[in-house]
Amino acid sequence: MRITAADVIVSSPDRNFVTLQITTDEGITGLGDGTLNGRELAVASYLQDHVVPLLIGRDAHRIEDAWQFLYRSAYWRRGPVTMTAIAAVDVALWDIKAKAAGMPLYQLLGGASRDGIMAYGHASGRDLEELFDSIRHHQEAGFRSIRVQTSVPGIDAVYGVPSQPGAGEKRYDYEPAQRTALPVEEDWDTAAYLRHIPSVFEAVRSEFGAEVPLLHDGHHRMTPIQAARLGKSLEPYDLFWLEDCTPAENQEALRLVRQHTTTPLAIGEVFNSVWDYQTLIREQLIDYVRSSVTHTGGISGLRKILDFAAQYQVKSGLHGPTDISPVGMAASLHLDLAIHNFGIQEYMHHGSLTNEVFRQSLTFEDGLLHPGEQPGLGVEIDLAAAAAHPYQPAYLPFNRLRDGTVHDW
Ligand code: KDG
Ligand code: MG
Repeated sequence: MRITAADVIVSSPDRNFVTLQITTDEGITGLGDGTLNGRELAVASYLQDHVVPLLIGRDAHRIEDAWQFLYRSAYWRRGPVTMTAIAAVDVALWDIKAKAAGMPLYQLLGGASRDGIMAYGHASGRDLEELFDSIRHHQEAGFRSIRVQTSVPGIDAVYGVPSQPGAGEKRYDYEPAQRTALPVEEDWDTAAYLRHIPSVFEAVRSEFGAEVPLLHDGHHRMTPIQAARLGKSLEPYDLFWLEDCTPAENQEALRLVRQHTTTPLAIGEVFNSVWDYQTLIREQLIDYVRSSVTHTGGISGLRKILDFAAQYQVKSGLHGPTDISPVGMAASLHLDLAIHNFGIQEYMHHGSLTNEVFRQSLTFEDGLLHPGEQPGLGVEIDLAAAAAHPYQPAYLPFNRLRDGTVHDW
């Protein structure tokens, strides 16, 4: 089965998405997600200008060969742009292979290892009243596990907390990428954050009880010793995980954090290859791999990481914000269902315009996700709907400290 066309589709229904559609001479098409939040056009160009010409005429069934060819023949290895572009090709080819086999993709990955995929949702609030309301809202929507993010006294805009909660299903929808000409500036004060967060978890535990799994995202802002202190101070509240407590590029930092706390640690949403995890997994410095299929070279790339992690009892906790498109989310769900070392899956509902562009077969029932039983990924794109929402420039925010210094966001 030969590849006859590969089209890069950039659309902005509720936010920007880059999608690769590969077509074969047997008329089967496959979709891959190439969305890199805030840098979408870099991946679109990488695909359009450098990868698409290499795909035409290739055997669509040779997925691992395509992966190795794109990884090694570029000479310049790794990096988010390259690995996201490779992911788009890899996932589109898996979609094609599974459609050709007449099976949902998870069957080709070894079949289901579980009945459904435990998902966590994002609760947030500017104060405890709003936060409790948001937690209840998520529980009513079926989430059994909840990420807790909250404002910090003295800081105006904090990661994970909408500054103006909206109405209806968007009530607690935090979407960091703003479709504006310049990045939005947020502010940060680590000392104020460290003083405030333990009291929030104490209040949440006493309101919602001991059993609900609670998660928290530190979003890369602490030094190792600050992160160690936070992990220690949160131990009484039994977190499912503390995520991205230090900037992710320094693997050694987690060694110090680990020596001081038993709070489980998750990291890796900005990683893109197994080499980013080498020390973390081998020395068991983390408990959960936070990568997405979309940013780690696709199913073939992420599976290499997860198989390595499995040998060290490190589990998956795949990245699933709205900047992973429905195509990328479906790929994650098929992988989640098949692997043995599944931990949890992040899940945010996509907006209604996104659901017009991408028709999804996933289900979310009683806290569990399932990718559905359609052959392939189970996602189809409506090209006319995608064209009706052209790309819009968008940036993630950035942080400044009180004295004006740029800080990790
Ligand atoms: O593109 C950046 C977002 O995906 C990121 O800020 C979301 O940290 C995030 C999370 O845990 O979902
Ligand atoms: Mg995160």
